[in-house]
Amino acid sequence: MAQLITLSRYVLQGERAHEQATGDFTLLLSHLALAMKVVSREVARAGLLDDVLGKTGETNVQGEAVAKLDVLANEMLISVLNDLPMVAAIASEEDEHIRHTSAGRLTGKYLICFDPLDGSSNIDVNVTIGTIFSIRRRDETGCEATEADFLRPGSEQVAAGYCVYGSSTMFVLTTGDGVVGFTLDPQVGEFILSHRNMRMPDLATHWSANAGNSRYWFPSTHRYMGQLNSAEGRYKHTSLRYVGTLVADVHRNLLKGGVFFYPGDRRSPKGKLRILYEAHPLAFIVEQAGGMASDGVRRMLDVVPDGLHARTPLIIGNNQEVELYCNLVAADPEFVAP
Ligand code: AHM
Ligand code: MG
Repeated sequence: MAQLITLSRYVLQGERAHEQATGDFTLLLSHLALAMKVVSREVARAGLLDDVLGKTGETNVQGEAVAKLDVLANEMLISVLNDLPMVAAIASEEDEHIRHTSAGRLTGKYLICFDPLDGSSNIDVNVTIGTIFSIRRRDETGCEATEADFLRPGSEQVAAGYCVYGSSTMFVLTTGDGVVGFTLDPQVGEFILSHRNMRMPDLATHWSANAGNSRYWFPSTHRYMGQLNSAEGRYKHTSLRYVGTLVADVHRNLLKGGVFFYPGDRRSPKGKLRILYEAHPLAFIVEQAGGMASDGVRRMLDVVPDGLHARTPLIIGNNQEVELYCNLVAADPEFVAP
């Protein structure tokens, strides 16, 4: 019979390999996973319950209409993290400012960023959505964390992960030593190790972008799409897949090979996606799986956000395709750097 390895057991084994293991990291990840199991359950019941689908009528700090499930996922994550003494503060895509936790505001060594529900526009139409998170260590304890503690390069993340609520619910994690995937067994209520060493296949079989924005693109992005669509060499069999949920598009490309790009354009040279909640964690994961992530000019993990909700262009996926985009941009006189 195949060995069943739960997420907690896997993380605990990894933690024990380090000398000063306290079990804190395992506890933190199990609580993040707990929140995602609850969100997964609510997503599966959406449509049956009045309080799950639809908008709240409010607008968030990003200026976007807030969906009820956004609120539920945000509250669930905050509630599980608030009681953990190893967590000092939280930054959520849904909240304007950081929150200090009750249990760990002074003692906590970890800072957590998350996008509680990525792909909000897909909630009400039963298309895959997800949760993305990032874990950093702060320099000192004994005082409250500040916003500045969060405004650091992505290369300082100690772990990052996401959960996709798709045909099954999957939890994907990196702690800087490769990427592993766990699939939720809904009957047992556990994430079980299902993908031991996730590596991006070398060939990009898909490209993913909102081509509806092409009217605003710089000439280099048009040239890029032209190359991805060309009938030659590496791109002979490449086709377009765009879910409109970043984490779902990146997840597919991680498994199948491909590139996702939400570039800067004439309307918005800084792009749409958020550095702390979306770009940094996914860049960490994709690099750990053998791929690359860039804003077109810089390695994404080197980018330092100038605000909690700072945005960035994001080109993420197979090395050759990310490099191709950066080369085209470098030769584009009309390109405006983010
Ligand atoms: P969200 O976090 O509010 O859902 O916004 C981010 C989403 C990404 O998941 C997705 O890649 C992108 O926005 C889709 O944007 P668009 O609808 O402009 O294609
Ligand atoms: Mg998002």
